[in-house]
Amino acid sequence: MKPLENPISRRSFLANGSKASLALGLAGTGILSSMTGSANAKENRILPTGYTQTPLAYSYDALAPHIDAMTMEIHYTKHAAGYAKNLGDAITEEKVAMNTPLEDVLAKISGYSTKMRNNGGGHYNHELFWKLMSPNGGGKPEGALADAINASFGSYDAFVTAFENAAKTRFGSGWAWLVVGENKKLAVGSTANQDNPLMDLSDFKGVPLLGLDVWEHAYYLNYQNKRPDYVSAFWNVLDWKVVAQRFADASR
Ligand code: MN3
Repeated sequence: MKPLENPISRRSFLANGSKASLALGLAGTGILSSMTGSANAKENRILPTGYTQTPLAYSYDALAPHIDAMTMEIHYTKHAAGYAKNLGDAITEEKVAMNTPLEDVLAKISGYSTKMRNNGGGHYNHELFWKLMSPNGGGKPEGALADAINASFGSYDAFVTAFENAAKTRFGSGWAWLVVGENKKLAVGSTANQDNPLMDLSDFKGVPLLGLDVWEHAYYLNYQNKRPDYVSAFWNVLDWKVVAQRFADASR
């Protein structure tokens, strides 16, 4: 397995090497600040999503039978690679420096093109999605995240019902989300296409802890029209430790 590389972004990245490394090195804590536009926006981020694809941490068949190998391979090497390539083109065309955190671009997406919106969202969403899944996934949230889920939704089961409902009822293509929203309360919702809760023009806003791709390309080979079965299977590959870490970072 070898990810496709965007030669344009790669060159730009190398040209801006020290700045880009510095920006990546600052990664670590909450991206709530990027929503509020505070001076700490560049210091605190949960997922330092660069402009190029990062390698999958597992093989294409590692999530089977819940997500099959062919779906994973096509999804990663075609769909997600396409978003990364087109995002690379968009940031060149719109003169966005490679050391600008992608989260900052998303937070001001109303000032950019539709191409930036679709591909910046698409790239961020997929980079998050791959990291949320693991062949050792499953189980339930623990600790502070479990407490927050109970406080916000009443129970873990009520959260699952709400999240699955958001995923199943998103009409057409889009994403279901668990976010840290208003007053640091957890919320579930969905966005259309490749929109993301970090975007200023999203009608569902927050800091994404968990996102589920409900585009047909994410499940159709294995599940055909049965999106609810795919949504239910997702819990088996979800790595709650990653979600918990994002929650801890967002709560800092
Ligand atoms: Mn997808």
